[in-house]
Amino acid sequence: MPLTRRSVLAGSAAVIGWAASRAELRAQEKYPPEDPLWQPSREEYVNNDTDRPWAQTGAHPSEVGSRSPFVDLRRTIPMPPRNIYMESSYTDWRMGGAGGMITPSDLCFERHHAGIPLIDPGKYQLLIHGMVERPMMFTLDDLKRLGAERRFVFWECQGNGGHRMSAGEVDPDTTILETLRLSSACEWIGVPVRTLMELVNVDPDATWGMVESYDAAGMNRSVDIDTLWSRAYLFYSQNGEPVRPENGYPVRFMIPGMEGNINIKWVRRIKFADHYFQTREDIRYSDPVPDGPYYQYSVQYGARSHIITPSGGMQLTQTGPREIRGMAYSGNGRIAYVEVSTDGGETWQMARLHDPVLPQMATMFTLPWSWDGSETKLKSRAVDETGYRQPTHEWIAKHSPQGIAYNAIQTWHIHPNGRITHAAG
Ligand SMILES: Nc1nc2c(c(=O)[nH]1)N[C@H]1C(S)=C(S)[C@@H](COP(=O)(O)O)O[C@H]1N2
Ligand SMILES: [Mo]
Repeated sequence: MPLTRRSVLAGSAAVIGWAASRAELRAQEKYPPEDPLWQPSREEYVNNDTDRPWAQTGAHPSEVGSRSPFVDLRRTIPMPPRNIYMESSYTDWRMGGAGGMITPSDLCFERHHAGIPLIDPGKYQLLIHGMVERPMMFTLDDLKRLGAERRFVFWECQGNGGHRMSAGEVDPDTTILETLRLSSACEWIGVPVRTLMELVNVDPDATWGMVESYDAAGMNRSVDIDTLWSRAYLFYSQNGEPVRPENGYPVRFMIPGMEGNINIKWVRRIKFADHYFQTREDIRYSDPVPDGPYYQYSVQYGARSHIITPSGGMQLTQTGPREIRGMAYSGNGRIAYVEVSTDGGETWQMARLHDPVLPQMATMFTLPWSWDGSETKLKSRAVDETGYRQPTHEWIAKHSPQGIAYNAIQTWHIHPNGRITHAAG
């Protein structure tokens, strides 16, 4: 008998008996035909029989979507008592096992020094002034009319995890949440700062710009003129929608590859001068040099990589083949390669990098692996296109004991019972 679509459908319905008839579906709709304006409530329509999902019609389309009720993704909010002057929320890069390289906007980490301000885009103005020929004010519409650029950017607070892992202090309970919690990655669209510098005609003797915010923290940082000219942006779009309030609505300053703190949210002005502006943030985010002074303006990130699955806190329940998957990033540019060791650093294998491999952006790497049930350690190490190598934990403990911008090679200890903990070195 020739196989037609009709015979396949009829056959499968008869044999397996799971396809509900049209009449059956109709009956379940509870639709009173005498009332043309009748609307079923969402509950009435939602298919809630998970054993027979085909036997009922499902939910209606909605204006704003939601995640599956089986998926619970949320930011982690730490430490009561809460203090409005130093609050954060954390991104969990495991994302319920989905493991993407773009952070959903509602799950991007937050770091606020005076809460999230409410800014009316109609009242928003950005001032560019100081050592410039023509000081100028820009509205949001003005900025959107200028030539746009699009960047995928991983950004990270330099306080990320370092406090727990530097100085030889290694907590076996560390998970990827402690390691990467103050970091996220998104698509951003906006205007290069250079465009505004050209419009106001910055004085050739200007060496620094002070970038300041609209929030009650009046957050401000000095940025050197070369960085402002070559790699700084004013972004108004995040993952295809206006920047979220938490992340700087309506306009956020950002320098891909530089430490999180410099990415001034709710940006209000940039003032050009021929000197560095000492700001409050210098106290929190300077780097100590052992037996020496502090680096006051050390803002550039190196490379890092992290195995996300399997990782600390997880439990392997089966031996045999599985995939190691992780994220690598460099503030200097693109990731050149990532090596993974499944034997505690004895031997290393080249991981596969998944396209696109973009500068200053989270890059996905994978390596097939088969766990034989014995105790071992997993590690990953990244090298970027400038030749920068991710440092070891020992190197960091010696050279940057405060743990600012901690990016050491990370080790996951696999125990014979499948438990995974965080290990030193
Ligand atoms: N205006 C303003 N900008 C700010 C901050 C802030 O509190 N106010 N926090 C900074 C710090 S310390 C970090 S790590 C990043 C965090 O960016 P996010 O909240 O969008 O993740 O924003 C930086 N920009
Ligand atoms: Mo930060």
